[in-house]
Amino acid sequence: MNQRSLKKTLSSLPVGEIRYFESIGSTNDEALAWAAAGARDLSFVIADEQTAGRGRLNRKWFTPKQTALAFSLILRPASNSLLSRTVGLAALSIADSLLKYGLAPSIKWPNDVLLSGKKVAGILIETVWSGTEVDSLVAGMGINVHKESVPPAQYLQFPATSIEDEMGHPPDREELLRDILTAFIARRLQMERANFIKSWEELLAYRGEQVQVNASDTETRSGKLLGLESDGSLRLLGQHGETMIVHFGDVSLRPTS
Ligand code: BT5
Repeated sequence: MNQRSLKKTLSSLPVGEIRYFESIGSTNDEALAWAAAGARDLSFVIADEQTAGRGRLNRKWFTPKQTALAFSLILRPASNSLLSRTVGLAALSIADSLLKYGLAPSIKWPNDVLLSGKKVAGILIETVWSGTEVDSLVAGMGINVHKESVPPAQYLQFPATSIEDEMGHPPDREELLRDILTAFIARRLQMERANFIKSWEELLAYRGEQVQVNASDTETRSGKLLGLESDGSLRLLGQHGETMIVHFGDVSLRPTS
């Protein structure tokens, strides 16, 4: 992967500017600074290695050299009301691309893509503020492509896998990137429609199953996973037949059955 080959592979797509790095701390950090400096819509930062890749709540995200995809897309204009739908947009774009390879992805709400029940990709959406207004969003995506991208089990709270592990061979990383961006651009045009939520809902992991949701600011909630609300919030059915809505945020979801 390099700046020239990326430009060539993506030449048919209406992306903004591209910043490629052999190695970087975090593509999200670079993209946040670039967005604040006025980068145009769909510009992105991509790296062959991250030395300080981040998950939510400053958890670590592993991107060993040339084994994965790690990139951060700048989206503008943006609004906070689209925040949870943007996570869905990123997850659906990754899932669309995996479906093309004949794989069967599911989306662990809110921000993980699974293959065979294991995490193959994670998403981190961050906001650039201009005073009290949202200036732009940065959508960071990390996808495990080669088997060497999967971190050792002791670093994980949830099992992980790679596309190579699931498919028997790794796809070309630049072609995978092109597929994901193509899906992203197409899906983005539909993200305010009801159908968008429906497509997202159809790919949800653990639908109809008992799950537990932990949020940093509230107590643990358990219930049957029913589906999504129109804003992308999660709907659960509680023990006593009550409906519970979990809003998008730093929450983690686990199957309990
Ligand atoms: C995420 O957070 O899953 C969001 C990951 C976003 C990474 C992208 S890469 C491009 C951009 N630049 C960045 O710096 N970040 C974004 P969260 O749900 O909080 O999950 C983090 C947890 O996933 C960690 O605590 C580990 O347990 C686990 N983990 C770390 N690296 C992993 C990997 N490569 N594959 C699977 N699981 C991993």
